[in-house]
Order: sequence, then C-alpha cells, then structure tokens
Amino acid sequence: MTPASYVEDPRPDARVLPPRAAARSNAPRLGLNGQWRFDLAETVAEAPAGFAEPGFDDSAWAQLPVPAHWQLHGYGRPAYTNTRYPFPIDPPRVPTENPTGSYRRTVAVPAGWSGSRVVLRFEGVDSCFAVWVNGHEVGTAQGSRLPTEFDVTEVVRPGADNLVAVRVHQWSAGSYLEDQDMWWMSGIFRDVSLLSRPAGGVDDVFVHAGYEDGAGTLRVDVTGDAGARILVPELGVDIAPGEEVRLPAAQPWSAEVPRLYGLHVVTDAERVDLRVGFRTVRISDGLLTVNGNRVLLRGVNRHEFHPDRGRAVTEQDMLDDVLLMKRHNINAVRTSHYPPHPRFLELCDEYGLYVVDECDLETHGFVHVGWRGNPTDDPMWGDAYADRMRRMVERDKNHASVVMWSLGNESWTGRNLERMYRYAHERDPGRPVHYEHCPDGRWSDVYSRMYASQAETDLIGRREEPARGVDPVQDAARRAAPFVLCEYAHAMGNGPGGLTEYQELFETHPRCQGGFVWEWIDHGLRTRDAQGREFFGYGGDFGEELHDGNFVADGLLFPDRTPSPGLHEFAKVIEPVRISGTPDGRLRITNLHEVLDLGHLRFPWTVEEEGVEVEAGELDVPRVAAGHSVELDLPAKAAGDAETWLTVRAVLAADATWAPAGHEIAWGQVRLVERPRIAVAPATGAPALDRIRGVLTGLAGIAVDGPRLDAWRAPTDNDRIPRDSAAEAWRATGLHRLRHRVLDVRDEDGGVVVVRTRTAPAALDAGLLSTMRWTPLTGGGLLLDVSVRPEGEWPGPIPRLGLVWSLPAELDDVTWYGGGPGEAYPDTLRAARVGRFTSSVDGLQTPYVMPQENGRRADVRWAQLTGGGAGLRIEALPVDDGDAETSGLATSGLATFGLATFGLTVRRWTSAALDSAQHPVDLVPGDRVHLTVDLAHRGVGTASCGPDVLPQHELHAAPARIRLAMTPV
Ligand code: IPT
Repeated sequence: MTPASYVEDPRPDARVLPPRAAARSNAPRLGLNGQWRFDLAETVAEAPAGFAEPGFDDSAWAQLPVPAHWQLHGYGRPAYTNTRYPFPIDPPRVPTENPTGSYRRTVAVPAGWSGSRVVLRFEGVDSCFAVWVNGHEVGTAQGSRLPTEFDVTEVVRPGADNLVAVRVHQWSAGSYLEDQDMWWMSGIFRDVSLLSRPAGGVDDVFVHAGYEDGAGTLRVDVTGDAGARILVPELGVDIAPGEEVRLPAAQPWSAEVPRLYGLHVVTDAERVDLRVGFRTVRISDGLLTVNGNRVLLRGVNRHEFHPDRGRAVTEQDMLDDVLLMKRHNINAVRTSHYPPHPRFLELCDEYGLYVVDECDLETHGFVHVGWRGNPTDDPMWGDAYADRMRRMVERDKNHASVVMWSLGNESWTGRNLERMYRYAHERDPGRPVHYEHCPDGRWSDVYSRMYASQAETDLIGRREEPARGVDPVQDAARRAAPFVLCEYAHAMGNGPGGLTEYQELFETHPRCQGGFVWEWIDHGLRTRDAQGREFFGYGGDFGEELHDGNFVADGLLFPDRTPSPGLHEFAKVIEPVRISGTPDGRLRITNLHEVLDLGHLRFPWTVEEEGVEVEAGELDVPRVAAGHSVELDLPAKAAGDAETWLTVRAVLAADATWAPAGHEIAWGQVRLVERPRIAVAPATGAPALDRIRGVLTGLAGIAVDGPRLDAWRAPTDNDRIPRDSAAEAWRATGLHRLRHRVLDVRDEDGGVVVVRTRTAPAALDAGLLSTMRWTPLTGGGLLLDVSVRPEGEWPGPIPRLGLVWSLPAELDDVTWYGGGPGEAYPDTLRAARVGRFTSSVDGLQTPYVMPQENGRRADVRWAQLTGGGAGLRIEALPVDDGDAETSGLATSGLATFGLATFGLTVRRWTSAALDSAQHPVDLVPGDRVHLTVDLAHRGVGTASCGPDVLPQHELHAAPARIRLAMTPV
C-alpha cells in the first residue's frame, strides 16, 4: 500500500465509529468551526510532509474558514459537469493531480474531559480525508455528505492544546459514487466538533413514534446506559427503553400540522433532547399514506447551495429555503442527491415538509461507457454502498419529516443497491424506500420516474402503462405501487411550462401522488468579469476544459434566492385551495389540503373595473373539511359597463410559523362584466410613415420606428438544449434574420394608408404576408389593423408572431391592463391575474442566469409607455365579427386572437442582443426601447430535460389578425 492508498480504496475504514443519530445532548462539546491553517498541494505526494506533527511550523500558511470549499476562497477553481466525470473512468483510481488540502488547528480541551471518551465528529468533508490528533493518525473516511466520528480518547490531552490535522483530497474512490449534477468543490464544508462522551451516557436513540387509530404510539430504543428513562413531559410519558405506549392525547404530525413534542432521553450522565412527531407512513392499497391520508407531494428537489458559499450553507440559508418553500405551497423536498446538513431536517420537522432523504450516491458518469464497470454491481464497492446507506439512516432516523429513504440517484442497478435497500428495511420498517433508476423498480417501494410526459403519467395513473423489465411478478408489484415523479418540470431558464397539465393528473388519479420539480435553486456562483462586473457564473466560467455550461442553473430560485417566475407559477398551480366560478354563476371553493379545514384562512375579495378597485369585502366561508368543496353566491354583482373582475383570495387568518397573517396561499378570479366594444373616432390627417420601409416614424411627436413583423424569440434553454432542438430548426429556417419587402403603400379615403409587406428569411420560399391598415383617429392617434397570412410551406412551428417597434428610451414607465404582475407564456399562464400593473422597463426583465426570451406579459388589453413628458398607449380592440374574414382562427393556436389581447414585451435591447448575451451583464441598454406586441406566442415547455411544449401550446404559422388603437397620452 502506498501512503495514500486510502484515497483509492472504496472500503470504509474500520477505525470509524458506528454511525448514530444526530441529537442534541448536554454532554460537553467543542465546536471546531472557524479559521484553520491551510495549504493546498497539487498532488497527494506534494502535500507537506510531517504536517500532522505538533512541531510542524505552519506560521507561513494562510487561513481558511471551516466550513467552506477551498475553491471559493482562491484555491483552485470550481468546475461543473452534469454527468461526465471530470477525470478518466478508471475506478477506483483517480488522477495523480489530486488537489490535496492540509488543515491544521489547535483546540484547548478542558481538563475536566479526562476520564471520558472523546469523539471527533465531521458532518461533511468532500471527498476523502485523513485525520491526526497530536500527530497520531486516527482514521480516514469518504462519503462527502455523511457524518464521520473517530474515537480520539487515546490521543487527546485534556487540559492542554491539542493539534487536529486533516488532509483532504479532492478526488478519491468515493468520487466515483458522487457524480451528482453540481459543482465539484472540495474541503471541510460542514461543521466539525469535538465531543466528550460521558460513561453511562446515551450513545444512540431510535424513536419510533407512530399515529394509529387516533392515538400516538411510542417506543424508543436506546444504545448506552440501560437505566435510561424516556420523558415526554407534555404527554406525561416516562418510560424505559424498548417500552411501548399508546398515547391517546398525542396529536399527529403532518406537513400541514407539524405538531412536535419534546422528548428527552435521560441518564445520570447525559440528557439527549429531541423533538418528535407522531406519524405513520404506510403504503396501503397502492397509495402512499401519512396517518392514513393519501399524500399529494407538491415537491422540489433541493441541492444545498449558496452563490458565495456553495454547499457550505448556513442555518440562515436553510431557514430561507424552508420558509420560501412553505410560502410557495410546497410541502415536500427530495434531498437531491445526498443527505442535507442535519439542521435542515430539524427545520423540516418544525415547519412541516415531507422529506425524501436521499443517500450520497450517483454513478451517472458510467452511462457514457454503457454502464461498463459501474460500481453498483461490483462487489468491491458493496461495503461502500452499505456504509453510505447506514450512515444516512442512522443519522436521520428520528425525523418525523423523513417519510422515505432514497438509495441515491442515477446509478443504474445492481447487487449493491440490494444491500442498501435491505439495510433500510431491516433497520427501519417504518419508512418506504425510494429508488428511481432500476429498470424494473425492484429496489423501490414506490414506482418512481423522472420527466415522464403528461401523456405517460396519465397512463400510469390508470395503471395502464407498458410493462417494464422481464419479470412479470416484479412488474405486477411495480404496477400496484404508488407513483411519484422524483423529478419533473425541469425549471431551467424560462419555464417550466406544462405544470398545470401535470397537476390535473395528480388531482385526477389517486395513484399519481405528485412529485418533485427539478430543481429548487440555480447553482450560479457569484463572480466578476474582467471589467469587474458581477454575475452568476456557470460551467465554463471558471476555465474548465470539460463542462456542461448553464445546465447547472435550472432552479425555481435564482442563485440569490429571488423567486423566479417559475416559482410563482408553481405556487399557483399547486395551491391547496381552489377558487373558481361555476357555469351557473356561483363561486366554488375546493379544499385540497390533506388534513386542514378552511378555518385557518380568510377570504377577502375585491371587484375591479378595468383593474381599478370599486368594491371590496370578505367572504364568509364555512370550515370546509379537507378534500371537500362548497358553492357560494358571488359576493358582488356587476354594476358598470367596463370589464369587471371579482378576485377572491385565500389568506392566512393568523400568523403561522412560516408566514404572517394575510399571507396569500390561493386566489381565483371570476369575470363579472365582459369587455365592451371600444368606439374609436376616425379623423382626417395622415400617419407619419416611411413609405419606402412601410413603417410608422412618428406618433404625436414621438419618434416611433415600426412595426415590423417578427417570428423569432431569443431561444430559451428549453428551445435550445435538446438534440434537434426547436431553436436549431428556427435558425435553420432563418427566423432570426427575417427580411421585409414592401409590396405597396396605398392611400385610401379619409387619410387611411394601407401597407402590404412580405416578411421572409433568405433562402426560403415561404413567407408571411401582412396588411397593415392605418386610420387616423381624433386626438392624434392611429388605428392599426393588422392581418397576417402565411404563404408557401412553412417548415415547422414558430416561436412567435409579433409586431416590433423601437421607441425613445425615455418611455420608461409601463402601465398595462391584463395579465400580471409577472411574466407569462401560453403554458405558464396560471400565476398571471387580470389587473392593472405598472413597472419600469428594467423591472419587466427576468434576469435568467443565461439570457433568453423573458419578461412577456400575457393577455394585455392595453399598455401605456410614458416618460420624458411623452406617452403612448396601445390598446387591442375586438375585431368586429362581421369584418373578421379570419374569424375561427382561435383554434389555430393563436389563442389571443378572439380575445382582443396581446402579449407585451418591452426591453432596452433587441432579441438579437438577448440571443447573443451569455450573462445578464452582456446586455447593455441602448438609446431605444424595443416593444413587441405578440399576436401569438409558443409555449415554453421543458425540453431542456423533459417533454417539449404540449400540442395545445405549440404555434404554427397561421392567419392572424389584431386591431390596435395607438394614442398619445
Ligand atoms: C436528472 C438528474 O437526476 C438530475 O440530477 C439532473 O441532472 C437532471 O437530470 C437535469 O438537470 S438525470 C437526466 C438523465 C434525466
């Protein structure tokens, strides 16, 4: 064995202590977080010799904080790959160039610790490490996101300063098991502590707290002092280890009502404090249940991430995540793809989130060699797999929030999974086991899939999906199991589109028990360009030779935890209360909670005429039980003749732990008065037109340039990423370089000018014929009637049909009446409510980590741009049925047509600039504002990883018509 052979040895070091539950104890503890002396060598061999000796002189070394990743403190650089190993596949060997960090610090151990066992505990070190205390090697470990404890009693000197030296290697055999889709970042990135373990103390605790037939059940197994007592003061419990009690007074724990009880395990020498929840997780009759109730997982996949700290997250970061989840109606988390910091699970217990706790395992990179050599089926790695599962289960077994164990992610299949699966079941019969990537579902108690389309999910919901695997018995077992989408709705860039269609299936088929959106947060690392401008970096921004670009930025939160439009959409789609109008003019309120009745909510309502509130009140809603609904009379009647909407919101009646009273959890709108026809008065005069280019040049003194027909959008990640992507086809067609030929400019009576244009890309014989009829209006305005007709054979779908103008940059204030406040596309429309909204132009932009189409407001009736003393209003007018030779087009995918609404986009740069930008800092405002009025727009889908735009949200070149009144304001 070479000195560093443990680095390439997958077998767990026998010197590591058996894993045990994370618990709070009154036994003495010293935190070893803080500044450590640090040195980074390029190879294992070059790490400073003798560094673990107390006499070693480290005074010239720099300091590095613990916990942290060294790459985020100026040592080496972060690197991102999705599935590919950034080193040759040569298991269990790793490159000679293996960055190796040497850490040193001293700790004053109190004299009073003598006579007790002393344990050195690491919560997480990436990826492999060796530890010395006072120059004595105490052990080595792998398993980056798993705890490790060493018994250092023999080498520690109470009453003196003790030297702790740790050598950490970036690469190890363990790296083959840790190929998660995230940054490769190393170091001691979770807490380190030194524990005094009293004789006669509590070494481990396993709480079995269930809820059956209306009562709590409790049994607590204790390792350590046999005379321990278990106390739950609130319930008057005082029992011995192993004793089982039934507790009729106990209230159940659920994500909605996360009732916890303080539990203490007490011996003469130690007291361990836990907070426990009574709940029973069971799969019965093919459904996943908690306390007998079918659960609907409104979940997200959460990586640990902070844009400055990486995976070294703080308690505040964890709390921010939990609160943001709760405030967006999320009730479940899959800890993709490793056990989180233990504090996160305490927060899930406390605030109420169902957790699928996933083991630190992914061997995805072997897919690139046809899974040849995959550790999952290689006995050499069996102990490593079993060890990882054991360390997770033992650490996290007492959390009410953990409702399932997950073996890991994307590791194909093999005998080592069986060891993990069996360990979990034998040790903890109280939780089902999840694993997605086994073809026949053998190592999973639920049927789990990722990115199954809505159509396939529907089949699965009916239990009519095609067979999987070759074993009919196994297939029947899988088909009888509840269905969970462990990943769906890839939230990369603009999107995810299609959430509504999934949610309908989850609410229709009992078997479809929801899932986990991929993923919670963009992993963009805060960095600066050469000019010092700050941005969030992704793969390739740190000089990696192999990387997967911005695929690391695919979350519902931006890297700084600002919610993206996707999160607002998700929160709306999964709202646990649904408020809607009925066909006979009443209001229906449906309670989709699992256990809560509606008593905790208030239902304020408003009536708005063209977005202006005219009446408000509060609805008296009965305490409808979970799973039931009620119909009520509308609280208000229509009065005026403007378009009028009733909005009813469900808000928290009292402060919750996770949000203040008044926090909105759901809303619905009912239209009380249809939009009236708008009368316009023609006038004499002539529009200011460039008759050569066929565009307007001015309106009431405002320098206007446009409109030009557009069929392009700056491709979204979903447009761009898949093989044979939509964006590739659009580029091949030339949609990004359309040319305009003015056919003729004709004057008609009353100052009317008709411009006919043919818009088409070079090298194609298909085009779009447009007729723009300009009619002067009184007050200096213009009526623009546009009809578009495709000509020739269009090779495929198009992203948009829009009218583009450029306007003076001073027009910076935007007010609109229509969908808002956030961006919305045809398959992400749910979070947009009808109202009147205002924003600056900058405020309309969505800062996707990789710039792409964004910021569109949907269903806009009118918009007004003002600034610098000038203003322009654009209003869509219903087209008279009589003269709409194109009527009936609503079925052609041009959904906005019949509604007299448009999609609104206003930016300080063009779509071309947006397309070529790599980071938001590349977008430089020009001296014009670019306005796009969409007649029609394609959905966004989730094709970056998952189903593309659904057929009903696809857009094909088809006739379209819009009539716009453009008036000065
Ligand atoms: C899936 C992975 O499980 C997840 O970690 C992430 O990489 C996601 O894809 C994409 O962002 S695996 C994929 C092959 C479906």
